[in-house]
Amino acid sequence: MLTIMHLAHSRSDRLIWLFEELGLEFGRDYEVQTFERNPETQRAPTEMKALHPFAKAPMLRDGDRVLIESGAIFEYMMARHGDAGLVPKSSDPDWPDYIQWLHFAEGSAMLPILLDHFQAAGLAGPPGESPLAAMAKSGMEQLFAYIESVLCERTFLAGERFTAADVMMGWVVEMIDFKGELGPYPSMQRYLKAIHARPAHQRAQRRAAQSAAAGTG
Ligand SMILES: N[C@@H](CCC(=O)N[C@@H](CS)C(=O)NCC(=O)O)C(=O)O
Repeated sequence: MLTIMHLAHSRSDRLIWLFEELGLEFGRDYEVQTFERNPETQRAPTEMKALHPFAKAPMLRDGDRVLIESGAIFEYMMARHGDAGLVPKSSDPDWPDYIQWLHFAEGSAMLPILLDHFQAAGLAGPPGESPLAAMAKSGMEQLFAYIESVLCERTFLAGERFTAADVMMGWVVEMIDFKGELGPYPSMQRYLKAIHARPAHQRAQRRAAQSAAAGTG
């Protein structure tokens, strides 16, 4: 049994989504263990440190191994447990874009979004007024324009078929939507609708909600 260590409304949502896209069955193949954030700091609770010193979501337990880092967990899962056709072969013309977007999600896309989150929370002085706020804003504009320019030309980020890179990046687009920033970007809006229509995404949302309600999976 695989265990996803989950924080509500976090990057571990997309690991549950990946598992559902891979056809793994909740309760039979995997469970979800939900942790509560520290209500004051919003950080992961100390119990997570007992599982891994880095203590961030997602974590995956597979036998006696506990892994961290979304992209690495994605690659691990699909190499060890099968990719259900979500990974183009390295000879496929879509593969270079696939591998780029798989890593772009955490390597580049999240930085301006997080900078903006922290400046908006007042951690860099009055929101909207610090040099960090300006940096976050221009980084987000660059990011949103880039994603939009690619999605104007193709259905999914690595081509015409949905891949695991769309699970990594789909969650990023959900974050952009959560921030209320999708208005000027019709192709990202279309992409978000396509993602939300996926049965595996809908199942994953139910699993995450059930596990949070139960305190654990
Ligand atoms: N790049 C890492 C980021 C992990 C991360 O920062 N997770 C957040 C949840 S979205 C977290 O655990 N925050 C709580 C904390 O930092 O204490 C990944 O994708 O796995």
